Amino acid sequence: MGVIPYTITAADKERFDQDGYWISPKLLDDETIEQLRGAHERIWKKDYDGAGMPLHVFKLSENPHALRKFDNGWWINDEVRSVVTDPNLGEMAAKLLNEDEIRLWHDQVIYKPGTSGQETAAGNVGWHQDYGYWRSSSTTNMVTVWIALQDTDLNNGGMMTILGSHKWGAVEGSDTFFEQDMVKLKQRFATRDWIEEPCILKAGQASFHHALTFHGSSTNFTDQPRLSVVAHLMPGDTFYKEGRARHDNVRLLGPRPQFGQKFDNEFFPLLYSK
Ligand SMILES: O=C(O)CCC(=O)C(=O)O
Repeated sequence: MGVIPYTITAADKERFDQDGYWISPKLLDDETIEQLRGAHERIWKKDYDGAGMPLHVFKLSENPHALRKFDNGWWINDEVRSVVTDPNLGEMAAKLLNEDEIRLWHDQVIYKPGTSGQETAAGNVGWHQDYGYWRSSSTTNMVTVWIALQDTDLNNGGMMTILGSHKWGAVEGSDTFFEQDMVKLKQRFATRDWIEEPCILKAGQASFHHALTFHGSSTNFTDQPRLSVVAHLMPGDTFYKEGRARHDNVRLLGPRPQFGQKFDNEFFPLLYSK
């Protein structure tokens, strides 16, 4: 169980800097992939490890094709915890972001049902920037690691990123994960070159995208669910930025958080330190 080590090359870093995303080699062996698929099954049955409580579980609607997602799976599942806090993941993120330390901001366990060919937007993830939700963080230099638990392409609702969009800065109103009209969102955000790049992954590969990179995903037309585990990672010295932008992580700083307070307590485990 764990992430296979990989040393980021200069070419990988160049790709990440230029495009705002990078696709890794296979980081999970087949046994770990199976364990994480089992973890998904347990989580959706509410079979939790430990005595903790989940933060919240999102099922976007009662529609059977609706996306399901679970934030902070690491609190209640041992396999998810072992992967999203893995030092090898932290080291890769540190190299891509040019940081000395990496902590977990939060994770997500995402399940997109298959529609067996039916056209529906119920499983869509709207074009958005992750930082659109993370404005309480002192830095935009954060990265999302999206790990595929099966071969993933556009046929089963894989992600697409907008090449180079991390250079656009934090775009107003980009917290649109839950909006499902991709065409409408594109009209809103495609004010510059809009180049959609599919993230095509083999099981166990991950895409690393910058917190400012626009991305989204559409229908899973297959008859199998699309499963993933996602780690959102930040520099070790990230702190609560003035402005009161709402995010549940601010609550994890305690009842009277201070602007400038670092997200460095036990809710934000350290993955890597140089
Ligand atoms: O799973 C998806 O299709 C999108 C996930 C996403 O937006 C993210 O991990 O940042």
